[in-house]
Amino acid sequence: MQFDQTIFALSSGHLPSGVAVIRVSGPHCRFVTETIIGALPTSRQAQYGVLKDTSGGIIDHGLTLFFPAPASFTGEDVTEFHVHGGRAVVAAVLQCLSSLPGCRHAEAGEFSRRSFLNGKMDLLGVEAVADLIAAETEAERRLAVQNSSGIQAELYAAWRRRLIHARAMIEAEMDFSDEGDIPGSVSDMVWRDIETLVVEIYDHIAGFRRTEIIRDGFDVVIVGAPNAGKSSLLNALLERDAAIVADEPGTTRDLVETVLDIDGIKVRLTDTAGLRDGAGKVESIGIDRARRRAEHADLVLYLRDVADFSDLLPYSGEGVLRIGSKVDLSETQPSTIMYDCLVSSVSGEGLETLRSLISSRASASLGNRSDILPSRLRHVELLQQALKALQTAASDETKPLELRAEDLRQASHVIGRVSGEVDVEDLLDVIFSQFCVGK
Ligand SMILES: Nc1nc2c(ncn2[C@@H]2O[C@H](COP(=O)(O)OP(=O)(O)OP(=O)(O)O)[C@@H](O)[C@H]2O)c(=O)[nH]1
Ligand SMILES: [Mg+2]
Repeated sequence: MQFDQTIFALSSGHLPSGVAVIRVSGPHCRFVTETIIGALPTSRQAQYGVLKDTSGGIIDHGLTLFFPAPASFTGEDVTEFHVHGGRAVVAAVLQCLSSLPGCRHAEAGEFSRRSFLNGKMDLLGVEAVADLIAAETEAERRLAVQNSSGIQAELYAAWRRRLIHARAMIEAEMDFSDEGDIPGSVSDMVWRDIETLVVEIYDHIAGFRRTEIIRDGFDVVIVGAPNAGKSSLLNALLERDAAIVADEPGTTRDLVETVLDIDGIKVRLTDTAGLRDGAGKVESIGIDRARRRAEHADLVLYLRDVADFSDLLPYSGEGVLRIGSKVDLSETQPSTIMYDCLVSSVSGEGLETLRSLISSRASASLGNRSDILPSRLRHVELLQQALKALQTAASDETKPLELRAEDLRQASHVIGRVSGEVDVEDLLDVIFSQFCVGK
């Protein structure tokens, strides 16, 4: 696709930095490069030299790389200027570029958009690269890099091939039936495969919960009686003072939400108000919030002072770890039957064990790392449409074959929209506006 305008942006990170990379893409790239460094460098070879503005003033010394179309990120002529990452240096380069004819600053995601429109990458590919840039934990990076390798696109392409095959079989059957010769077994085979496909798509969509955990974090909530040492435990796990600690019961009233990285997985750790009856108005609101938060948590850490024998453990079950706190104060060894783990936020005892218990629960919630997962809600929504069409087609045997074949066509069409193979013009603004500038 030919674009009239040449776009540019700072493609590297926050300034100041050692080096800043300014990327230029479009039909005026050669002219821009010649204007700024005097001549076009050898393709794909870094050339060191002086960068000048339009009136001949020196901006900086740096590297220039030229990638002729179509072998570039966008599929257009692309130039990269690697300059010193000072704010004024970058501002001067951008100022110079914007004064050149046909050049303007790029919008969010515009380089990726051109790359997609020029067939360099499919939509899943550009989204995976954006996810790779946004990845903060090892788990996020792994998911993004796996999807950027094209396996997610390949899965959907394989589903579409199966649907095309199924439609071909059904159409053949319709032709046969005109001649009064109906090979029923062929049709049965097709519908059996559609039923299998329904299960596969359903399972794949269910995997989105795992993507959410990878991206938003494994949700861990600390609950327990006032003074059990919840805030102290949160601070000890975080290795900083995020929550106020005091010997007064009822210190924490609101939720204190924090994020930490345990073995490459994002964990959202929340401290809550101590649970007790007869609390005042504000504290009671906090206790309600604590209960509600714990109900929706992936894991509850139920904390109790090992010297406290007053209450039963109100929280139990799969999603709960029972933690005995303040073991440093205990003269006798507390019962290990009562607790999954014993800790002291003061001496640090048991914290590593607790960390690894959380880690193994979080890791188990992510399932098999090699499974292909949908990476965006957009994918899930389209796949749900496909699923619905397939379920209708497979379940209603009284429906005329033409209409059931049309359901299959519809399903194949929406699956094609996920990777951008068909009819996605309407999706592009939303998708690329979520990207950063310079990407
Ligand atoms: N010796 C000892 N003291 C602890 C330990 N953990 C907490 N404490 C003390 O116990 C008291 C209460 O600790 P917090 O962490 O504020 O307890 P909490 O459960 O958050 O209490 P609320 O916010 O009131 O519900 C403070 O005086 C802490 O210093 C521990 O492991 N060992
Ligand atoms: Mg507290």
